[in-house]
Formats: sequence, C-alpha cells, structure tokens
Amino acid sequence: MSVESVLLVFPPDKWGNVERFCQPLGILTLATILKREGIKVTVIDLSAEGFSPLRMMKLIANGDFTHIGVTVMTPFRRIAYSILQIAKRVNSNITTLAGGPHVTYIKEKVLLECSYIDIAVAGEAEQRIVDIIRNPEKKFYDLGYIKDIDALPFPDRSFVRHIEYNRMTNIWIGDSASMKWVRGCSWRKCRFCSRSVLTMAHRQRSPEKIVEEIAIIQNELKYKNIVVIDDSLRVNSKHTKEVLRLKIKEGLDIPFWSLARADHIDEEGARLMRQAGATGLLVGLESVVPRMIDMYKKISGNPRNWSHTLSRAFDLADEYQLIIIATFIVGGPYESVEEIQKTIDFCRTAKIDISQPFPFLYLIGSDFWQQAVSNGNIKPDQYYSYNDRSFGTTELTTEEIFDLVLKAEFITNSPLINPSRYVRLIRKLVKQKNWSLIGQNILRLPLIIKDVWGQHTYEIVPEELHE
Ligand code: B12
Repeated sequence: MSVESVLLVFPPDKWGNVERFCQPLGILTLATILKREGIKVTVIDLSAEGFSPLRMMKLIANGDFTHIGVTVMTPFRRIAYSILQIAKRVNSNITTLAGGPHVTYIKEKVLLECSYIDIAVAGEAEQRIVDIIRNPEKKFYDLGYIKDIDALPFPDRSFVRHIEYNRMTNIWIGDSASMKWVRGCSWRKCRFCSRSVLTMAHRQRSPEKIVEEIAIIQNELKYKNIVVIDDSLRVNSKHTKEVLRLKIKEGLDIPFWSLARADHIDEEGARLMRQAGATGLLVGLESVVPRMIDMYKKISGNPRNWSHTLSRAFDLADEYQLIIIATFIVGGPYESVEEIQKTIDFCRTAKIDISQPFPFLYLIGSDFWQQAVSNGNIKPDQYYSYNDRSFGTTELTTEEIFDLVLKAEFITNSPLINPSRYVRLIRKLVKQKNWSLIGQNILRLPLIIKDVWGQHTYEIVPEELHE
C-alpha cells in the first residue's frame, strides 16, 4: 500500500437528503483504478447516505486521508465546495480535488469560484487519475474524453454494496446496479440539452464486455435490477440488438430500465428488449407541437411526423409490455400556454404509463443557454436557470411555469382522470410476471399517489431558481 489515502465523495442535492436511484459510476470507476494501483480509497455517496455536515466532518477527522475529491454538479456546486472547505478546516494539508460536469463546463474558472480546490479536473479522468494523485503537475487538467471505453475496468461496486439503490422517486424498482453501455449520445443536437458538451462523443462498449459485466452484476453481486444510465439507448441499432441477443443467449434474465428516444424504437428492438428482460423505458417527448420540436432540434425528419413517431413507439411498447415513462418540457423559449396544453392533451391520452413534465431550464453547455447569454437574456453566470418572463423569452413567470408543471402532472397521471392508464400499467407488469414490482409498489401506493397528487419534486428555494 502506498502512502496516499483518497476519499472520493458524490455530493447530495441537500445535506441530509437521501436519493437511492443510481450508483455514482464516475467516482466508482476512478476508485477502482486507484485501488488497483495499490492506493487506499474510500467512496462516500453522500446523496444516498444522507449525512449531516457534522458527520462528514467527523468522518474526515477520523480518517487518514491525504486527498479528498468531489464530483461537482452545477446546481449543487456549493455543497461540493463546502465538503472541500470542511476538509481544509479539518486538515489544511489534505489535497482537494474537484471534477465532474461543472468543472468540465466552466473549466479552470472553477478555481475562482472555490478557493478550497487544489486541483481541478475537466473531462474523463480514468487514464490520468493515478498520475494526478501521485505526481500532480498543475492546478488544472483538461482531459477531454476517452476513446476506447472497453479498456476501462468495470466499476467496483463493493464500495457501495452496503447501500440498496432501489427507488425511482417513490417507485420501488428493486436492489439495482447502475451501468453504462455507451458514453455520449448519438444524436447530440437537442438545443435544450447540455450533455453533448459534457460527454463529447458517442462511444460504444463491445457487447461482450457489456454482457460480461451484466453477468457479474446478476450472478456474483446478486443485484435484482439494472438501471442503464446511458444518455440514450438506440433500441433500433445493431449494437443494442447484439447486446440484447447476447444477454438472452447467456440466460441473463436480470430486468433493466433505460433511457431511449422514440425515433430509435423499432419492432425488432422492442421485441428483443422484452425478451432480454427490459422493464421499461424513459422517453423524452419534449413537445408534440411541430414548431417547438423543430426549434428544439429534437429530430432530423419532418417535425409534423413527431406525434406519429411517438404514438408508434408507445404502441410497440404496449405490444411488448414495456413500461413507458415519458418526460416533456413545460415553458420552453417562446412556448405559448396553448402549445403547452397541446402536449398535455397528447400525454393524457397517449399509451404512456407515467408522464413527467419538467420546467424548461437554461443549462450551461446547451445551445439555448449559449444563445440566451449572447442575446443578453440571462447573465453568463446564470448556469442553471428556470425560464422567466423577465428574460424576455417566455410570457410566463417561473412560478406560473411551475404551476403548469403541477397541473400537467395531475392531469396526465391522476388515476381519477386516467383510470385506463393504470389498468394498462398493471396489465404490462402482470404480463412481465414482475410480481415483486407489483407487490412492493402496492404497499407504497399512498406515497406514489401523494406524488401524483401534485407534491412538487422540486424543493427549490426562490434564490436557487435563476443561478
Ligand atoms: C446517471 C445520472 C444521474 C443519476 C445518478 C447521479 C450519480 N450518482 O452519478 C441521478 C438520476 C441520481 C441524477 C441526478 C441528477 N442529475 Co444527473 N446525470 C446522470 C447522467 C445521465 C450520467 C452520469 C454518469 O454516471 N456518467 C458516467 C460517469 C463515468 O461519468 P461522470 O459521472 O461524468 O464522471 C467522470 C468525470 O466527470 C470525472 N469525474 C467525476 N467526478 C469526479 C471527481 C474527481 C475528483 C475527479 C478528478 C474527476 C471526476 O471522471 C469521471 C470518470 O471519467 C449524466 C449525463 C451524463 N451523460 O453524464 C446526468 C447529469 C450529470 N445530471 C445532471 C443533473 C442536473 C442532475 C440533477 C440535478 C437533476 C435534477 N434536476 O434533479 C440530479 C442531481 C443529483 C444529486 N446530486 O442529487 C446534469 C449535470 C449538469 C451540470 N451542469 O452539472 C447531467 C450532466 C445531465 C444534464 N442535464 O446535462 N443524475
């Protein structure tokens, strides 16, 4: 063992909050590489542990850490910085590191935002992390992306095996491992999305490596479910179909969820997804109004065909018993209330199982954010800002947009307005023979219904709306 002792932390959205949906694959992969090199590593997923600042301070004080690194997400950057501040207070000799999306977006400017960072790292850090820990040469590294992601080790999930990641908001999904099959999105043009700048290029792992990892997750680690956290799974691609066929051939029946685009779902893909054990898909429909879809650059073809594409994808999901969670945007740039209503009306009657409206956000790294900054609609340091009338890019206030989100959630998901939706959902689960999902969620029904009944998932305080 070497003299270094590294603590890697994934921060929560709020101190004390607990979110057990996905494992923090970024720091887990870095920890795996450090451990292989004989470096002592500890991983804390604070978003799943729910520690208080005091408990975090005690953990650092009682440890022998030489380095503490955090993932910085733009909306919660202050919590990440406060962890580094705690580290420096406990022991000013600890070397602090910051990486993750926010650093990749704002690069070395992060050093001006937070004086407690010794070393900032933009981009994918696997190939340099050992060097950065052992022989640091500078305060800022811009590493770009890794081309051959097959060369990376599987994340060592033993660092977080004591935590059961089993919830998607209030829906129980079973003890889950998160996984990546590809890095980056193959479309990369949506103007509201900031991921193409972050993940830089679309790269695929070989089907053999993916299925080898699935086998470990199912047979050795005994997880009950997988959440594939790819930006978007191309269900109709040769690559995805090869993965699915191999999973079926190897008898790996562990269920999984993933994100996908409606225009990437074909019949063969939907059938293979079901045979391979897919429980459901999260699909971003964004809007059904051709003008909005065109402006969002969501698709390549005629935006007038978008609602047809969506309906066809949802029909296929219905035929092959795949649960569909459909997300859409409310309050996009220059979107009228009538246009929002058209999308709500579509979602109310479409063959989707759960619909999830999101208020429009100007996100650093997205084309819309860049344009709004250039036009002077928002300030360059408003990295994560909900749309508002004061910007001149919507007729609505942020509050009105949030109210519309609540209304949309209620109208599209209420079991009173939409009983057939729940009949379909239960039919899909029964045909999947997904008894544990049915049983566990029946027990949680009061909580789930409370969500549907308009409990905001956004616990945002006013000063955090436009920062
Ligand atoms: C899975 C995921 C989630 C999961 C799990 C998050 C987790 N525990 O990792 C869940 C669903 C919980 C989630 C939640 C949120 N997410 Co999210 N999520 C993702 C997603 C799709 C994949 C992340 C991932 O695992 N990548 C794979 C790993 C290997 O890459 P990585 O994490 O980036 O790590 C690499 C580098 O960044 C770097 N690195 C990372 N950390 C560190 C630390 C150090 C010290 C160093 C040196 C390097 C380093 O090295 C790693 C290896 O290469 C990304 C989009 C994307 N494609 O990245 C969005 C993304 C990260 N999420 C985002 C957001 C905004 C959120 C939410 C705020 C959403 C919300 N409104 O509620 C919440 C907040 C999370 C929280 N703290 O509570 C944004 C972040 C934008 C930003 N500017 O910060 C992204 C980029 C999506 C987007 N909209 O553009 N998310």
